Amino acid sequence: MHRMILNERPGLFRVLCLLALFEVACLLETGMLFPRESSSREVKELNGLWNFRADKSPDRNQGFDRAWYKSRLVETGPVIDMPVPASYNDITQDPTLKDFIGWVWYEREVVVPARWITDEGTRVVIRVGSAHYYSIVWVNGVKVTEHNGGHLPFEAEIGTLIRKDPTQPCRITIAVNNTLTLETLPPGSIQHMDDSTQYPKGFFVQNTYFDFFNYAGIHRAVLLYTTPAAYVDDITVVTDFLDNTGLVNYKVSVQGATTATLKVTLMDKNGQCVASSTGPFGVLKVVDVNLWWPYLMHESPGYLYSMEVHLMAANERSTYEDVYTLAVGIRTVNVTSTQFLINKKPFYFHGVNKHEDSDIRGKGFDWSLIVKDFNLLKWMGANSFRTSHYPYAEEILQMCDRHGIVVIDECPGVGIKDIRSFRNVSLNHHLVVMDELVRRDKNHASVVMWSVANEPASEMPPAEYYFKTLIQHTKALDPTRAVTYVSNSHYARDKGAPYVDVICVNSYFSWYHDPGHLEVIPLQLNTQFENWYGKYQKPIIQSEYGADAVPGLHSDPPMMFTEEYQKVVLQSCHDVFDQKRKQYLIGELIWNFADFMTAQGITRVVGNKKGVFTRQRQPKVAAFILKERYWRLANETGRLPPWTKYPCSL
Ligand code: GCB
Repeated sequence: MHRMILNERPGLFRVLCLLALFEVACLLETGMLFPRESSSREVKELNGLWNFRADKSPDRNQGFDRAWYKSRLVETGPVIDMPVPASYNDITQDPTLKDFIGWVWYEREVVVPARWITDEGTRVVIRVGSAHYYSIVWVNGVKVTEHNGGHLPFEAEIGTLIRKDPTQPCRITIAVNNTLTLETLPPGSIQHMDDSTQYPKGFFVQNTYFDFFNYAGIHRAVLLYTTPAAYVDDITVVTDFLDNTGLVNYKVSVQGATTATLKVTLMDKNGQCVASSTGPFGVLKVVDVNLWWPYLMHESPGYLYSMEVHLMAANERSTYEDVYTLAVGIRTVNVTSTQFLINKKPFYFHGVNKHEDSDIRGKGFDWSLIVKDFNLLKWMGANSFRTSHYPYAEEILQMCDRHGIVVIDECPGVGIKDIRSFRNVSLNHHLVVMDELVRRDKNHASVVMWSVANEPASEMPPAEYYFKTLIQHTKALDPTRAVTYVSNSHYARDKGAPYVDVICVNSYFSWYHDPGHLEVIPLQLNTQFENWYGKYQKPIIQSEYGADAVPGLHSDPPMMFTEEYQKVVLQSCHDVFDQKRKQYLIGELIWNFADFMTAQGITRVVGNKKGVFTRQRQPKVAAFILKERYWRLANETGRLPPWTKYPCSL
């Protein structure tokens, strides 16, 4: 039985229906295309050193009381150098900055190319790839935007403002606050300790209900980019195929024009035009299509066409030309009661869970780290990952598109444990975050499934309405992909499971339960799968499993925290996975790809050590176990490209 509807209808009709649905549900008014240079667009990155000042006043409000955004930050008090992008927490030796809670201020002066200022037909946009958690942006002392939430981009048009006084340098001030509340995603709470016999005056802590360090600051690129005053604001593509013909259904939205003509051209890898169309929506037909295939499922995975959207437009003032190019992978996704299908062929997720996390940078974007991680993923034969527990940088998804790494795209709905976080204000914010996530990532071929949350208290009574609403909203936003959330609740009491397409379950047998008893794994894991499948008859992904291993710690017989124990946990789980993948198990994602930083606590020795690689990306014994297994699975289920015959040489 196909759960995702419309599968059997003829392709063209199907994609038209799907695209129509996409448009109805989203509440956001503008697009959020990745800023790309083209003949009509320029991009100026503002990465590098910014001035920085943490507001350490008791109520953290001095910056607002004294309007730090109105003058140069250095005139308000002492500033330090801060790299962007990076988390600020691990950059200095100051322990109060590492664990700082409240507002921090960033500032930088930018030289704006003269033409951007003189040419009134140019829009100048400031874009922040992500800043954690709440941000306010000023340009020359004037507030231009604010954004609620880390992990997703936001932007504002500033051309009009900087044209007011072209002699002034463009001073950008960004204040960022990492305070989490019961209504933020992820949620958190501030606890003040008032007992003066136990705590110093003003002592407070931030409680979080998730297992990673709440790194903060400007985590992704800040940039200025231009578009013409009439411009391509958003593009949505939905793909399908019939026999050998690929179908790319597109919709383009335009802003700033009273009249516009559009030309859309699809080019193959060699730059040859394979289809074209005119108008704001339509279907491009690609004869002898090269489908987008996952890594290790095909000899040339990650095939991308390039869709050039060319706009000629006019408004009262002038005529404009805009060009935007989007990478398009043609593929389909379907779910049955026992299988996950990509291009109508069964796909088995053999992959990892990751974090955006590394030494010094924290959650700051870093190309060297990203390329290294992709090399490791491909080395170990991983074909997929989940963006636990928040949306990753767009550049990472672009890499996934190009390399054929399949993605479960998770929103920051992690740690929804307190019953007060199920109220309407939280739900409404969660819906907006899903809108922002889908708007940003809808055109990535690598993204096949949305995950709306990780391990919420999904057995609590309000969880039913909350997750039903959230999942249905996400399905309406994007009917072309699967929707899930990741559960660790009791299978029979899980309120959201009836609504998901795929059941994702996390479990840590012989670790959090029956610690040290490796012998319970086969029985308990088998029972887990039978229970979930028996009740819901939906395909299952083991979305987390694993054990901490302190690198270099050994013991035989295996003891907890040694590399041997981690290895045996994995192997015992794999035996059960091998039985269940013949039935309804459609994937296994190790927790975790690499060790990562957490808050300090008695169960964490300088972070979570469940990585199969260390935080510095060196393999533990477990990495070799997975590598052997994943290549074997790829050999059984996929078609290995000739150049990957000898994985060791990768
Ligand atoms: C989980 C969580 C993950 C933790 C992991 C652990 O279930 O989803 O965020 O880090 O367990 O190691 O405890």
